[in-house]
Amino acid sequence: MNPFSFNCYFDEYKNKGRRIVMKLFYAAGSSSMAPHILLEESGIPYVLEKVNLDTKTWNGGDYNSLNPKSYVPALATDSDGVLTECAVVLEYIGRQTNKEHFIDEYRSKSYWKQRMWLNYIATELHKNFISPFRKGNWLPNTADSKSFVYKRVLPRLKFVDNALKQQDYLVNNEFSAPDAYLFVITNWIKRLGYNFDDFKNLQSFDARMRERSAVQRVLRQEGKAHTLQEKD
Ligand SMILES: N[C@@H](CCC(=O)N[C@@H](CS)C(=O)NCC(=O)O)C(=O)O
Repeated sequence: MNPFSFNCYFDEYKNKGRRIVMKLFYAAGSSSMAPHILLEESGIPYVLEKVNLDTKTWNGGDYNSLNPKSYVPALATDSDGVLTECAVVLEYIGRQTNKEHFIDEYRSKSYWKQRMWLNYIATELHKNFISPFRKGNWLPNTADSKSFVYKRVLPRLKFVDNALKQQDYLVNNEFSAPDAYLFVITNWIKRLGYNFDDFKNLQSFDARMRERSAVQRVLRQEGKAHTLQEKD
């Protein structure tokens, strides 16, 4: 399917009088949970489309022909085609809202703070974190791999934990796009059974995020996380 032929999908909804401009391709519990949370927080109408990462399929057929990068998230938009890369997708959603703190005015101090966090979480945490657990990934799924990954992410988690010492959220003490992304990571720490004890601030951040009604809706909607291990 041509990834840029999405207008027809949106027209379907437009004809029913609803203005749907975005469709999020997701897998439960994966990084796509971040844009899902931001969409729920923003109140913008959107459609969710589940992707089976094992078979690389979705309701419309072959997922790879929609997103040749073969991963989630992907955000199909009615005016800007199919967007990928979690940090970019988050910025895009943030910019569609009227809520300034989601992604603040370009050139403002908080814009650059948010950009730095999004990039940090994407490159230092997200991609260092997932390696051994997902079948088909390049590290063998062993206890050694698991501890190497933990060693790699530990100083990075400490850095974030320290940043949360004086504030509830990453930027200006207000919820914004990077918090949705960070929650994916704290959720993984729990899911993968890593030691959370040394990260008191991250722990409270995780609990605070779970109190947000948008996060509760997302966890309910997504349900059981997609499989991580061969035996699952
Ligand atoms: N560079 C991408 C990486 C996205 C990514 O790694 N997504 C994972 C889920 S968290 C995925 O879909 N992996 C493909 C698979 O497991 O088959 C981004 O920042 O969005």
